[in-house]
Amino acid sequence: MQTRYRAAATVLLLTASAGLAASGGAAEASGTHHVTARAAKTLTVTLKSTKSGAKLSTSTIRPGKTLFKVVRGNRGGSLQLLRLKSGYSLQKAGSDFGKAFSGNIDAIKRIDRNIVFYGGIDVPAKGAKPNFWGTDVDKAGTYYVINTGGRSAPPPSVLKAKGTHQKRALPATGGYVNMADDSTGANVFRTPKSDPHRGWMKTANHAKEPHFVVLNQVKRSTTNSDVNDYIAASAGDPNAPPPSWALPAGTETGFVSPGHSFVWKYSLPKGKYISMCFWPSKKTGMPHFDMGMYKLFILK
Ligand SMILES: [Cu+2]
Repeated sequence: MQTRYRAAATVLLLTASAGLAASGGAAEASGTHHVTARAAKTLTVTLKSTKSGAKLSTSTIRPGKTLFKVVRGNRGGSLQLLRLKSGYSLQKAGSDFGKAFSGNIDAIKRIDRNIVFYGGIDVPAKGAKPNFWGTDVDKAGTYYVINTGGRSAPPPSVLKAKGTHQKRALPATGGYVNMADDSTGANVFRTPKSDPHRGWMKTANHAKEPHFVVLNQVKRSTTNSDVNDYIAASAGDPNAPPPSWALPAGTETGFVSPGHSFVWKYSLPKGKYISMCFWPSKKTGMPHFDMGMYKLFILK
């Protein structure tokens, strides 16, 4: 699918602003969930994606590691968990998202400062099994689940975290795709030479800006030079055709802020892959990919 290349990635990100701006209809799930004092080993919250927003199996949890099970209602897209710092609003976020993905550096910086992203995952295709991601809902407070896919984004849903942080576990991971700053301060992906082609991936953001993972299979022959040539030819062009070395398989995650990590379940064909990030740089306003944030590696 070519949807993972820059044009679609830009569209996806632009539409996130619609979801954030539509806060007037914030559908807070009714009723409260009684959380017992006894430590739970795991906690799974089911998110059903619908046209009127994500329906949560519970609206209140204790802070702690939480697995999100994403099932499809009548709406596809991609679900994302985030929290706003005090003094910032969904309305401001919506406005800033639109500007940020047009390269407005002040807006990018406001988002980086005021929104904490906790990862996310695509809504499964019709008839497909649920998708999963999990993260440490680290602080008490109000969290939002937004749908970042599609033109008319459903309103955000509210998840409240109340009480003290509870010790809970997430699934063990077999591989990782992390983000870091290299010695020159550039944003880079860190992966092993190869990761398993299915299972649970861990993504930890050790860099200084938000990032996300767009994973796409490529031809075995693809080299860094091929990717650099594509970037040189297509940077700044939202209508650029997908690269000739791209293959159909792939997946993508939600955004994760610096100092945060998440785990995500995936299943892909074995082969060579490229990991790319299209978050706008607070230094240049360009998508990180255009500044060289990609990595070729193997899923075996
Ligand atoms: Cu990035």
